[in-house]
This record gives sequence, structure tokens and C-alpha cells, in this order.
Amino acid sequence: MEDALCKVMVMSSSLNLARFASYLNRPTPIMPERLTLYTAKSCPFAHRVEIALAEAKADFKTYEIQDLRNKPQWYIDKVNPASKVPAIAYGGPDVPLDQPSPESLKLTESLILVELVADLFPSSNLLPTDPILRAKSRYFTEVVQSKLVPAWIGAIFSGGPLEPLYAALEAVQALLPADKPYALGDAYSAADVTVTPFLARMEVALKNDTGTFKEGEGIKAAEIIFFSERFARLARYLEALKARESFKTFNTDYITEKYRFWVAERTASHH
Ligand SMILES: N[C@@H](CCC(=O)N[C@@H](CS)C(=O)NCC(=O)O)C(=O)O
Repeated sequence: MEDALCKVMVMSSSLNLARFASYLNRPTPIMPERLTLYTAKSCPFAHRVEIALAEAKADFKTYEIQDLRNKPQWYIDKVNPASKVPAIAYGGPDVPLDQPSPESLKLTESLILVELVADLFPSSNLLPTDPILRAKSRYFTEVVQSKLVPAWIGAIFSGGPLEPLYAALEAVQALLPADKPYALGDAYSAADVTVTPFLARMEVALKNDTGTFKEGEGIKAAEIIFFSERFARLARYLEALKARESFKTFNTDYITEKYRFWVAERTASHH
């Protein structure tokens, strides 16, 4: 309190009211606690949180769940009863990652975790302070979540048609500024984080013709999405997203192999 009063006096004495106002508006600095991310390389939802943490230059540990169909029992009991990745264990004592402490807070759901990272690390600027830009970021994510994610799952994994995917991609593309690199303009934000894993995996799947669509349909879709005028803005956007340092750990070969395996397995079970 005294400290704050002292700052008021110093600032008003220099009559720099604008600077004082911006001092008051600053988010309260938080000292982030110990953070462990439970993740899996194949999972686009978990990838969102990995990107956000990398963008925030956060100090964190990672525990990789190797086989999502056969998760260790301790994970379900002590980290996420819903049995999904991603999850974050926050705070608590320094323990082996496969023996999570009851004292750490367990948090789940990728969109909530991306916002948590943005809030814990305000200097990442993942969520801007301006209310309108925050709303725009969340609206973009809402379109990704309600349109792109289901259309992507349908077209690549569930034997659905490709048309809803084009419609969803058009909805995302329509939100992009014409001459600025990212969803909100020049500044990279949570909106960009939430779409990146899905666009990147879609590119891998279509260019390799790996999906539950008819043979050759993936290549055709890749031509339309990545090499035609119709999606030129979106394709440019994806290049900007992939150029981020936070994307560099994406392993195309691993995803290619996983997708081939899943699609072959599904095809076999439908014959
Ligand atoms: N709504 C969740 C979805 C997470 C999710 O579906 N994760 C998948 C892997 S991509 C998972 O853990 N699946 C394992 C299972 O369902 O047993 C989020 O956004 O975090």
C-alpha cells in the first residue's frame, strides 16, 4: 500500500498522468508455479497447449502419454478422470511426473488451458488486453471449434464428405484480415494457437491422401485448399502459422505414420 502510494506521489509529481494510468491498467504480475503438461504428440488439442506454452516461453515439464488407448491407471485416477489429454498439473511439490501430487491443481480442456497460459504469462500477449480484440480472438476460436474441428474429424476420420470441410475453411478464411499475417492482425494470439494444430494436421492428411475418403480425394482436396485461388488467403495464413518458432517441434513423419495406421484400421473394421 505504502509502495503504491509512493508511486502515486512520484508519478503525479512528474505530472505524467498517462503513464500512471497505464501502470494501473497493467495485469497483476503472477509468479507462475510448477507446471506439468500431460500430452500426446498425435493430439491436436494437446498441441494447442504445447504451442501456447512455447509462445509464453514458459518453464514447464512434459509427460507424454505414449498410447492414448491404453493410458496408465494413475493418469485417470490422479490427473484426468475423463481420461483425455491435454491436462495440466499446476503447483504442488516437485514429484516424479508419473506420481502426481494431490496438492497440485489438475486442469483440463485445451481451450481453457490456452487461456490459462495466456493469463499466467501476460507478457506472451496471447490474449490482448483490449476487450474488442479479446472478443475477436474468442470468436475466431469459437468458429474453429464449432465448424472446423467437427468437419475435419468427419472428412478425415469418420468417412464423411469433404464439402463441410470446405465450408468450415471458408468460414475461418472469411475472418482473416486481407493484408495482415494473423487472425487479429499483426499480433499473434490465442486465436492462431487454437487453429494451428488442425490446419497443420489437415495438410499432412490431405497431401498424403490419408483419410477415410476415396483414394485420390485427399490429393484433389489438397490441390483446392493449398494451391487454388479459392483458399489462397488461408494457405498463406497456414504458412505464417507454421513459421512460428513454437511450431517447430511438429513432427510431420510421426503424424503421417499415425494417420496411416488409424485410417487403415478403420477401413479394415468397416469391411
Ligand atoms: N475437448 C477436449 C478434447 C481432448 C481429446 O479429445 N483428447 C483425445 C486425444 S486427441 C484423447 O485424449 N482421447 C483419449 C480417449 O478418449 O480415451 C480438449 O479440447 O482438450
